[in-house]
Amino acid sequence: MRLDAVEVHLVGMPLVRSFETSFGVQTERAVLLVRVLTDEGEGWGECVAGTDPVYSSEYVGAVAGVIRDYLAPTLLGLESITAAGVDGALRYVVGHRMAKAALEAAVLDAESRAAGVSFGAVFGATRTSVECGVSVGIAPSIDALLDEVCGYVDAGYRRIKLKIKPGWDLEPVAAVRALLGADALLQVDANTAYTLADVDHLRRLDDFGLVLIEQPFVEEDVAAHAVLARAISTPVCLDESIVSTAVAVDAIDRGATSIVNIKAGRVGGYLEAVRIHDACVERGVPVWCGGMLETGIGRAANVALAALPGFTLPGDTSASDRYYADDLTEPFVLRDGHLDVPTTPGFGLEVRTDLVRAWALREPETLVHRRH
Ligand code: OSB
Ligand code: MG
Repeated sequence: MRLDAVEVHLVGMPLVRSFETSFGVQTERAVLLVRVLTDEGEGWGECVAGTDPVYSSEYVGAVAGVIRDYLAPTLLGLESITAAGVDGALRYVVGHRMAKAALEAAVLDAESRAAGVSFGAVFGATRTSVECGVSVGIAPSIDALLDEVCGYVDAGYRRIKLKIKPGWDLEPVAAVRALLGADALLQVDANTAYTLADVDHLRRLDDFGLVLIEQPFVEEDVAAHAVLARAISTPVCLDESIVSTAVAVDAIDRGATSIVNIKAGRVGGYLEAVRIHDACVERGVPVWCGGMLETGIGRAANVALAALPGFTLPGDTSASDRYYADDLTEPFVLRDGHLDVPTTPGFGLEVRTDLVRAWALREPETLVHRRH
């Protein structure tokens, strides 16, 4: 396949409700989309980077820059490309995994559409639908939190994840556990808000029968998570720390994570995400699919990934209406707590280009090969 052009779009998506984590409050998502034009057709990829560098060092401004200055020119300079070759071609650029993942996803979409195969088939999906959980932000009060959680339970979500931070942990977790009953799947995500000085405090979460605690400490400190994992009975699950298969294997070997959250954007693409899945399955470590407030474009790919056999826990693969009143694709709708895995070629849905245009935050940028 020959790459002829790379388009970078930036779209502003209003959220149906604000989303608060230990990093701050978000009311809109600025979504960077990549569209590749090839001699075999087009493909779309969504970048999970946020507006600000608070979840990771990447953010949409940096992604747009590195794609324009390095990643797109490199791929446009190749005689021919394959999705499997994108990672190697871009390896000389350190980091910028979310930017690379978006490009790889777009190339993979074009390639699999041309070949007539779905992402599910490419990844090795073994299920036709996936069980869904929902990530619940920090709320203004316990009552507001319980109201929101009730809505999700009524909608059919099979697992609740609560965002926590110092000052918003034991009390909301106790209240939601009391609401849901002992058997419901409940887990927490700290997004790096604690330190090793909080071990005794975090041990008090052991009373609530949580599925896991996600990323309590700073991403570089895998060793601190190993200390915590030995000190508490709640399973520790890494998110931010896991940036590659090598890091995942190392964290598992060191006892820092007994469950792994897989996000394709964080690890440099869906193909690396599948490799992490395989490595975890080999080691008997359960995985689940994380989310980054994706539109239907990224959500479709996540749902295909979550259909692999090692994804034994419900993921943050919620329905489109969890975040968006109008999605950039046909919406994902929860059916009996599940989302269906798309079966049509590529990521499997059509992009609503009218909305991409109508909600554009700036003019799309088109990058083409320039001969020197
Ligand atoms: O830590 O999983 C996280 C959203 C943005 C950045 C980080 C995280 C999240 C979520 C939302 O928890 C998951 C979703 O897309 O529903
Ligand atoms: Mg997380």
